[in-house]
Amino acid sequence: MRLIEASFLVSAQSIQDSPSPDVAEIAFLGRSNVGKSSLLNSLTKRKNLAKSSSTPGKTQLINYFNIKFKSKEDESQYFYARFVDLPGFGYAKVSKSIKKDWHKNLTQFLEQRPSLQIFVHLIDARHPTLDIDKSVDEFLKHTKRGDQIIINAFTKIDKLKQNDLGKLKRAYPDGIFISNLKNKGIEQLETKISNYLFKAEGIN
Ligand SMILES: Nc1nc2c(ncn2[C@@H]2O[C@H](COP(=O)(O)OP(=O)(O)O)[C@@H](O)[C@H]2O)c(=O)[nH]1
Ligand SMILES: [Mg+2]
Repeated sequence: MRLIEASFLVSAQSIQDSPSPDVAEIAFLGRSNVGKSSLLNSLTKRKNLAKSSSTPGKTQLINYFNIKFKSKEDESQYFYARFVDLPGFGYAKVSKSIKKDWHKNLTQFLEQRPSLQIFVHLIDARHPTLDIDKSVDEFLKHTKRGDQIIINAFTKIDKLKQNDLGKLKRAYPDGIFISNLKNKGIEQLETKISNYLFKAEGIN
């Protein structure tokens, strides 16, 4: 399965004004500046699909993208999904009340959105054990339904020494190790996502 098309669908403030949950969805979440927009652009091979925001913390909306996959075996078969770009968390420059609102909207979304199948948790490869990421991981593991998986995607691996990257890979054998800069791990993530989503179809 190959991702062949992506287009922006709509932005929402919360689960209440989100589009109807009728397609399998993949949520991307991580701290501001972790490389989420860059990863979405890499995955969709679009330079500016998710605007790499110059003002971190400003993008407080849930952004939906329609994604189209094509079967490698049967070129006439297409499959559809949605990427969900969630607001970056842990950004210091916004007020406490805004943070509280985001938190409420975000947790409600993660707990209640029925179409969510995959959580891609982006973690800076240089700082894999920050408290904020640990609590996100605990939260996801706790709320995750049986039909959902969590993928830990470690970003900016080009900034690590080979030795440290080796250690990280051993510590997180199920992780995906990403560099948008060097185009590393992108295809692997795409494959992991499509294998999970379309496993029932038995199509590659
Ligand atoms: N070295 C390196 N920098 C990256 C990589 N991915 C993103 N960046 C940089 O990290 C910053 C934040 O990226 P962005 O995608 O906007 O992060 P977001 O806030 O999580 O959406 C930008 O300056 C990017 O150029 C990567 O793989 N390697
Ligand atoms: Mg961004």
